[in-house]
Amino acid sequence: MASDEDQAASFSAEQYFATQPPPPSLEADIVRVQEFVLRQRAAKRKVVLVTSGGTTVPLELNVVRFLDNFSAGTRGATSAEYFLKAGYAVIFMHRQFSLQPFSRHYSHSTHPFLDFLDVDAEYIEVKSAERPQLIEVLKAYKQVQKAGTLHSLTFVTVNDYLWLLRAISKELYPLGRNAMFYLAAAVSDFFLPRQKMSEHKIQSGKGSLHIEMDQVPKILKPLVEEWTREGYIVSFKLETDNALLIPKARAALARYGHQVVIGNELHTRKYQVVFVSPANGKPAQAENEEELDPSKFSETWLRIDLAVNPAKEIEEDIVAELVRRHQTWAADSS
Ligand code: PAZ
Repeated sequence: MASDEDQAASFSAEQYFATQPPPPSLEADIVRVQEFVLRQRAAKRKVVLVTSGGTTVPLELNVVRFLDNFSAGTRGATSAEYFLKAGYAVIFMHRQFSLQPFSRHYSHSTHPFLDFLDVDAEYIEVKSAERPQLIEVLKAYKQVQKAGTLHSLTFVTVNDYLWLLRAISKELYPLGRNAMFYLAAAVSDFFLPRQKMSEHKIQSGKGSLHIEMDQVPKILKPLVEEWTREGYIVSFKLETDNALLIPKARAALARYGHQVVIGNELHTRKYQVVFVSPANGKPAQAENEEELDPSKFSETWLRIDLAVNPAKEIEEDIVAELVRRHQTWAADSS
C-alpha cells in the first residue's frame, strides 16, 4: 500500500517516466479525456478525478504472475456516485473489473443479477422486493448517461496507473481550482522495472524465489508541484494500526503540501475515517514526522452507526464534506 512519506524514492518521477514505457492505450485514452474535459468546461462543471481499486505489479514481461492487493474499488465507485449526485463531472479511473458506479449495486459476488429476476413462461420480471432500489439506481444511471458527466477508464498495473494519472492531471490543469483529485486507489509502493523483469514465466525448478523491487516514485510531489494548477487534492492513507493514521497523514501533508489526507484503518474503513488538513489552510512546513507541530493541523472524524442505519454509506458524508471544502477552496482564488 502507498505510504507516501516513508522513505526516499529510489526512482524520481522523472527517472521513472524516462525509463518505463507508457501503456499502449494511453494516447487514445487521453484523447477521450480531452473531449470529456472540454465538454465539462463548456458546461462550467467542476470535475473530479476519482482513482479506484488496486494496482498490480507484474513479475514477468509475458505476465503469468503478479502482486496485487485487497481493494475492490468500493470506496471509489461509491464516492463517484455521490460526486455525480452533487453535480460534479467524474473521471473514474479504476482497476479493470473492479466495482463501478451504479453497477456496483449488482456485483456478481454480493448481489448477483440472475437472483433478482423471475421468469414466467417467456416473461422475465424483476422481483418486486428488488424494484424500488433498481428503479432508483437506473434513474440515476440514465440521468448521468444523458448528461454525459461520467467518463470511465481502466488501469491494471501500477505502471498504467502512474502514466494515466500524470496524463489526466495535465488535462485537468486548465480547470484550476475547479478540479479535484480524489485518490482512493490502493497503489503499490514497489514495482519491478521492466529492465529487471524476466521475459518468460519464472521457473520453479530453482527453489525459493527472491525478488528485489524498486520503490515507486512519490507521485504526490509532482502532482502538487507540477502537474496540476491549484487542483484540490485529496489523498487516502490506509493503515492497519490506528495509532499511525494521524502521524502518517500529517507527514504526507507536510511533505507534499496538498489539501486533505483521509486516513482509514483496514477493518473500520467502512464506518469511520479521519480528515487531516493543514490548519488555517496553510501547508505545514516540516520534514520530520516526530517534530511536526500538531497545532498546524486539524483533524475531523467522520463516523456512521451501521447498527442504527445499516444502509448508510460513509462515502455520502465524505463527499458532502469534500464538496463543502472544495467550494470554499474554489471561491478563494487568493
Ligand atoms: O477499495 P476499497 O473500498 O476496498 O478500499 C478503499 C481503500 C482502503 C483502498 C481506500 O480508502 C484507501 O485508503 N486508499 C489508499 C490506500 C493507500 O494507502 O494506498
